[in-house]
Amino acid sequence: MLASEFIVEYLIGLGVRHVFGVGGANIEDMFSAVQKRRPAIAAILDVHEHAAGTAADAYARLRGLGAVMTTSGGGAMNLVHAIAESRAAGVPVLAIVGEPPRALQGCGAFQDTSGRGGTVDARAVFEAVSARCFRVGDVDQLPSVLSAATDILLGDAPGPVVLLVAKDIQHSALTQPATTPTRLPSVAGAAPDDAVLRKAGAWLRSRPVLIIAGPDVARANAREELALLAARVDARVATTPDGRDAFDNGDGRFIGVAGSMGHDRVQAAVRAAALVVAVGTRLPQLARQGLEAALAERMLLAVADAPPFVTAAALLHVPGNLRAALRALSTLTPEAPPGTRRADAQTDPSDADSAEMTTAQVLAAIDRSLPSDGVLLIDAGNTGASGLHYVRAPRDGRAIVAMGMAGMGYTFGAATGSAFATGKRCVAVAGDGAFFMNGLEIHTAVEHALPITYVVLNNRAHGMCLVRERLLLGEHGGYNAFRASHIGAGAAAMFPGLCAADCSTPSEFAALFQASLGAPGPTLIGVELAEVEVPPFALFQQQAPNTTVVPREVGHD
Ligand SMILES: Cc1ncc(C[n+]2csc(CCOP(=O)(O)OP(=O)(O)O)c2C)c(N)n1
Repeated sequence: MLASEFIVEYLIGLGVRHVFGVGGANIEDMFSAVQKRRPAIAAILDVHEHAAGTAADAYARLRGLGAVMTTSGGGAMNLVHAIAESRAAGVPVLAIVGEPPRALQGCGAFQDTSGRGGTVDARAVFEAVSARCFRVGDVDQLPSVLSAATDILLGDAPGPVVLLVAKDIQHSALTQPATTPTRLPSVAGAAPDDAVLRKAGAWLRSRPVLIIAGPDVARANAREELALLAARVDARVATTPDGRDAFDNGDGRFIGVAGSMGHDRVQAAVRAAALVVAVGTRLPQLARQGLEAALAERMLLAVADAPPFVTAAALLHVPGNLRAALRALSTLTPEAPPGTRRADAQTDPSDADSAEMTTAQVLAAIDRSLPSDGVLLIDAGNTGASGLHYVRAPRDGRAIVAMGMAGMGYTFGAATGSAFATGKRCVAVAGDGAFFMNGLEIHTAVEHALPITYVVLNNRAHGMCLVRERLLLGEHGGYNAFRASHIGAGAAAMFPGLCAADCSTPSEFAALFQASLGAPGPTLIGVELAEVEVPPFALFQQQAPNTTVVPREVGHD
């Protein structure tokens, strides 16, 4: 069996059904080996390695493991940002990156990133941004390298693993017998310690309890266990920005998103709580901003792989398998009296239809119609802050936001990965700046008629940077503002198969969005906003409490 074929059988054994990537001379053997094994697995050609890497990242967040293939040189370097996101967010992605044939490495080979003869060393680059990078030195090392990679990918502290495989190795036959695995991704983690659990059970008798749930809850498939615990301890529940799908956003216990982009009522709930329970999160900066002072005076029970970043009056950390820990904590807790919770208002965008289009109105329309089993993807910037604040996670679906690198344009590749992972409608909400960075990935959606609705909020600016420029720096240059563009019309002209249009009133948007949900393939809606709005971001609200928009005139001459 050829090395490339062995890698493909390995991926199939691990449950991977789609491999994302961009081709090239030093990775074509891998593409060919994948294509020969259709329909068990398929190669999906993306437009850019960043899109391929983020597609694999979202696929992994939804299915447990993702894979991406790129060539060496520019292809490898283009992948770096996506791998860094997976690393920072602990997402298991296997990246197979080609290298020139060994005999040519260091002798002026094409796209040489072998580190030999003064060339760029892809291993040094990827070591810095992945969980682990292996350079396969010989074809018969491959089985042990893949086995070590799998231990990391499916282990307790998952992250991306990069395999650098020279072209001549890819098409060499293994000389030793080797087997491929049948381990399917499951979120592992050691069983939690009994004594720690018992102590946590005692802490859970405190009242009132506030749970702040993070992204590891949905990824560990522990939503039911969290809901059970919340009911048992009669808790209010908030989520981190990247954990919106940890808990039913329509449940009466849910009070919103914690942190700088979140809801003020979470601050009040932390102050009122006798015990705060952080589940599946370490409470990074954006999730805890505004809550630190109150948290420092509370008991904090942290049910997560690693301890929290915050200080508390007393801290108890329960590491290990999240589902098992939550289940055990529920059984250690006496049942709460029948619930008296009413549904609080979770989203407060204005429903009113008016001629003037605001971000909140657009997001309210999305919130109203989002399919309950769909995938919601939110990009960076003002769009991200508003999307996280105003749109609820689909009840039975998922909401993904890439907070690892918080890189603009994540949602375009991620939408491709999500559509292949779930087959369900994905709604990607991004700014015009994010679209200009990575939006041509819609090409892949057109090619495969993927069920994706792209909503591009076009405020003709790097909106969040313009707000910072105006409110924090007090500048008047307006260098973050652009001239007008018509993204929907442009996309429609470029891709005959794409249903795309622009709109500038709430009712036009609602109609386009509704129609997109029933469309057989992708749809792009360009939302032409009149103003650059100040998003629901605590820093800006404190700086200029009554400012809702900032001047956006183009600053260059
Ligand atoms: C790859 C990357 N580069 C730069 C940034 C810094 N940044 C954060 S928000 C933003 C502007 C986003 O503009 P746009 O996508 O149009 O969204 P808006 O803020 O206008 O809603 C920038 C440049 C980033 N997050 N990611």
